[in-house]
Amino acid sequence: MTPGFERVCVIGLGYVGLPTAAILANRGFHVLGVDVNAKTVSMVSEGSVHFTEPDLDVMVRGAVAAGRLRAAAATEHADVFLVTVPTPFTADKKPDLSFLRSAAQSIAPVLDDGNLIVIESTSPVGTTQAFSEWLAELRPDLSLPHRDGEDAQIHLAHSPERVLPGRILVELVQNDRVIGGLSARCARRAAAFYETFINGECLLTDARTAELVKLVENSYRDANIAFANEVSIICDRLGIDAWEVLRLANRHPRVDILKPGPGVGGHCIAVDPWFIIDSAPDESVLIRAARRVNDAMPVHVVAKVREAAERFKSPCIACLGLSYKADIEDARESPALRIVETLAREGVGKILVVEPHAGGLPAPLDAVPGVTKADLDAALDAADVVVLLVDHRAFAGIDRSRLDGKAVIDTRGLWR
Ligand code: SAJ
Repeated sequence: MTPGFERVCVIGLGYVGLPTAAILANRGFHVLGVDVNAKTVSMVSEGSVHFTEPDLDVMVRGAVAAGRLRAAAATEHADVFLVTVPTPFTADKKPDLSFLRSAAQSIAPVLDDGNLIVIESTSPVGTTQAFSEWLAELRPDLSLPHRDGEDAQIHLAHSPERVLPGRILVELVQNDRVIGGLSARCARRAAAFYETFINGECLLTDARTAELVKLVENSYRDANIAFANEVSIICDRLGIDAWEVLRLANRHPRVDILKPGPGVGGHCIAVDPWFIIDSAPDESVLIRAARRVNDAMPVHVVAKVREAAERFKSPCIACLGLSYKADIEDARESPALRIVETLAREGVGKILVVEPHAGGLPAPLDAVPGVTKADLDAALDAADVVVLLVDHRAFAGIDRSRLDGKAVIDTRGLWR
């Protein structure tokens, strides 16, 4: 640990904040995790976790027991503030920075000369500068880097998180980090902090560039998936096997097309492109089209299921998987969830949902009649139509003879 960075305050104990807090505490920092959710604060204070991520529970328990990780509702004086709050979008797809603004308000009263603040939340271009401006309004006694540059008392940088759910604790340490300072000194200071606990390389730049880099990464992936999805729709139209086309095309040394699926879910790839579209609406032609293609995929899948179900008198439809991707429980923005909900609401058939990673049905489905949770065996026995929505490992090895005589829609290419 480097002098000057002993006390770290992590604002937002979610998918990124809590694992980061746990890693820092295990490296010997004194960490305070701050969250607006009282349940999260009490769970972490007791050494438990509020979401599933490999090894996180053990790490949090150890850090709390060692007295190096605490959780609270209020921010306290610290050397470093890491901001890991959500940046969702509004109903009309505009970035919602209200959590970041609240974070600035909570930091301002306890801010001291020499403090480092790093925003890790995915942010539209210009957010780090706006954060500095908010702080300047609240603390006119302090000099801030958007105005006072290299000489500012407070150092402010943006370093977007790039971790993949399911591998967060590994990737937090191993991945390279882009670090964009509001001044070169801010970037160097933030890099000095990260170098104390990451093995990846720190790549220094300015804040606006770092903000855009993160948005570009996820928009690239969104566009690549949209391309795969469009190919799969074209293949359906032409009666050609899309998986075979993509397998062969990817044998070209310079072609690497991602996989088609039922749509793009999660809280990152389906959201971040909108931040670019909002900043440069006229220029974001391809990025907007990709969003449209991916958002339309659930409708395409529902149409296929409806067509398959029409062959049966009172169809029973087994929907395998609800999460937004394989082997996790997270169902935020999940296309599988949207598909199941639409099938049920439109009365396409009796729906049996199989989700080995969830206890019960999530809230949006709970209220929908005609949907029941089932185990894999029971669902396969009863189903006329089997719709594979998530490529969970648990579904990979099923005996193919169980699918005989049924209409099968494998949206992930798992059973090829
Ligand atoms: N998907 C496909 N086809 C593919 C790959 C993914 O349909 O070939 C779908 C998935 O099923 C899922 C969605 O896309 O619904 C997104 O899944 P993902 O695993 O690609 O990504 P996330 O959202 O879990 O995490 C991403 C990562 N970004 C990139 O890979 C560029 C991660 O590194 C970021 O930290 C995270 O977004 C984030 O916070 O932005």
